[in-house]
Amino acid sequence: MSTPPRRIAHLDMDAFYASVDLLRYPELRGRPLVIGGSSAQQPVLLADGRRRFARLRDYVGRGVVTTATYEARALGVSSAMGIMMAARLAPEAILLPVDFPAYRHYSRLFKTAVAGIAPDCEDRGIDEIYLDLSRLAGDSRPLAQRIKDAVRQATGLSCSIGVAPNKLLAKIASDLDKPDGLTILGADDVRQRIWPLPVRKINGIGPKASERLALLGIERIGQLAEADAGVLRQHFGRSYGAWLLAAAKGIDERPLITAAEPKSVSRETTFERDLHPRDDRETLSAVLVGLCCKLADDLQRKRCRGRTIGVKLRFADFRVVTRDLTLALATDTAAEILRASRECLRRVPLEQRLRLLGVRVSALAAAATADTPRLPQQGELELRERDRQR
Ligand code: DCP
Ligand code: MG
Repeated sequence: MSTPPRRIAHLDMDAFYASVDLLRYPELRGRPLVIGGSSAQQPVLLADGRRRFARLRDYVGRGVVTTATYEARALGVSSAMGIMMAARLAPEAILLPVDFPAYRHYSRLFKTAVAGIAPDCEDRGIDEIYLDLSRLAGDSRPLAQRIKDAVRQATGLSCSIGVAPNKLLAKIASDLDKPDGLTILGADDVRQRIWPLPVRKINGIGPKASERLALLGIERIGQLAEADAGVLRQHFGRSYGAWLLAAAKGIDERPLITAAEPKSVSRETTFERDLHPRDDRETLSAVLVGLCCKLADDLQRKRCRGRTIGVKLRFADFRVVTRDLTLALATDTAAEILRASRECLRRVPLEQRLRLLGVRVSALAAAATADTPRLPQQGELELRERDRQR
């Protein structure tokens, strides 16, 4: 039997945190609502049974908006904005504290509902998933509608779905008609529907890259698709330059990562401003320690250990360098990951400012079996090292 054409869906919940909170406080429906306060913004139950909610205009502090309802977005409020800034735009909007246990609960509910229809799923975080619909029966639109209905029935919440030949296009598609959207994109639609969009709509082109592209006169995806490969390589490095061009053409072959067993875990941070290896040494060191602690925590939660530790650096000119080394024994401790990462970093010429720092642990095994020491293989002493430069 020939393999069916790829049909990948991206599902993203609408104004997720805010929508979950509206289930509990339906009286707030239709009003601008911002999520991001702390316990001080907890609603107060009045003697007559009504609730008194905090207003943005009364907020003082350094908190940021995690999300806002579409009514609040219409006033200019957006995720990651300081709450005091949001208060200038929407002083009358209601402010609620975050309630992570509730969001996690509804996240599980919607994912379980979706899995009942489309079990091939890549979990991308609290409110988004990719689905492989390729082997399911039925046309994409009714299938996606059934998934939306199942999500609503299980949670009372709406989501937006994009269906396309790959993850990159599906992710753009799910955002095209938010909220409560359902967008089907074929390879033939790229020119008409994707090329007019700003380059920022491509997942993987952040504010810095789009700023740089704008300096080259490239603002729309279509302009990027027609850009000169050599110029892109020169400005963004070989791998990122080639990726930019392929992405703009709607090409993306990445498979869904559906396996429950991870092959590697990684954490990375893009800095708000590019950091200098010497002048910002302390900041970088603190970031590295933070990444290693998070990784150790990830490994311990997944009950696995890894033998290969790698670092990834992206320089100001977008060049990416990775270094890794393989330990004699698998580890899941922050201290060992940190030691190995520092070892890797010593092998990178640090002459330029850094945009990004990442650490990866691979060659994972379940913690129970990872305990047994392996006999060193031929040519492998304490550390086997593989340097790669992309
Ligand atoms: N979130 C956050 N901080 C951010 C962005 C998002 O804490 N800077 C949280 C709150 C969101 C949730 O993650 O509800 C999901 O993020 P989305 O980007 O999908 O945003 P929403 O689901 O809120 O809105 P949309 O309807 O645009 O998907
Ligand atoms: Mg969302």
